[in-house]
Amino acid sequence: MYKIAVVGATGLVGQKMLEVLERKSIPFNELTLFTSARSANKEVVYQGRTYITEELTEEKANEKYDFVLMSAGGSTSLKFSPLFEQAGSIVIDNSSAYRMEEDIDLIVPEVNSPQLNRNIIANPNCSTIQSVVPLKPLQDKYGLKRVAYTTYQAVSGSGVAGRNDLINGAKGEAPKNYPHPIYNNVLPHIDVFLESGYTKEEQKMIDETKKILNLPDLKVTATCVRVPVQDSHSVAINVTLEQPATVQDLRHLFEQTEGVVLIDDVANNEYPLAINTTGKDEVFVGRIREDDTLDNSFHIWCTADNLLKGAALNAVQILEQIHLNNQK
Ligand code: 11C
Repeated sequence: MYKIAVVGATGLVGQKMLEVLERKSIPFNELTLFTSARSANKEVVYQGRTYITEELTEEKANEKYDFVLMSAGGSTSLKFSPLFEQAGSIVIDNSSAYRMEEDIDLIVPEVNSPQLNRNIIANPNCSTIQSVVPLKPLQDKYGLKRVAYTTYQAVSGSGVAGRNDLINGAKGEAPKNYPHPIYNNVLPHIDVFLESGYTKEEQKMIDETKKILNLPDLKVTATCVRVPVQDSHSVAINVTLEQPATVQDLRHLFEQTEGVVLIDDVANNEYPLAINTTGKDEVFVGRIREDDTLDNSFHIWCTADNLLKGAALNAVQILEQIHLNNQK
């Protein structure tokens, strides 16, 4: 039985973490729900028990937990994750604070496993997670040469503030979270712009893909776009393989890949859709077709629930991966 803490327990991802912990039957006998000062001292009923949320303090982070599921943003993680780690806890951090540090594992359980050189494990960016799940079997069977992503990302990627901009925008209100209206619009802008002209979200997809697949020299590029969709990110993946393959080969491979669902019957207008993906654990792929402008190249349309596989589910799967290893 584990002692578990969830940091950011009342946020969109924190709530999903609790939902997933329950349905994955992770055995725990102690659960602490940490929040910001604003959300502290509130009652949360979970699995028939009432918990009181607590503000996270340095003193409380010096206590040992078996697992700390951290979803409270980069600055909170930078402050508290090392304290939890020093106290002997394993931290699974949903922020981008530690992802690219050399001694930190960046994990998608379908793709790689933690080496645990450090007891902080990073959960990747949502759009990266869903993209590497179908890329991994392609890497293993055909090798990867180049990947170009174009994303269509839901507003829940920006938390409650993103959701509110879409809902209130439909009522004619000005945006508070995004620099432009997201209602009835498409924003080629997620996170801050870097000197290169890319956004931080695009750079995360580039860097994290290479790290997770352990392919530092893979050519990766990305354009990340926010769309007026509440939940589930869609990604158009353009991939160049090292070895030749056919569309049928790719379909067959995805049909056999755990965690991937193939929906690819265009004659009947069937392909992955964000609205059908929300609430599901798997990554959905379809519209697979050759890109005949380049050798061995394909287009793949890919959707997934950004709060589940893109965040909470992946984090709890990492915990489950360590739990199952502990039992061996
Ligand atoms: C978005 N992908 O949709 C972002 C949210 O690095 O974990 C997640 C940011 C991150 O806005």
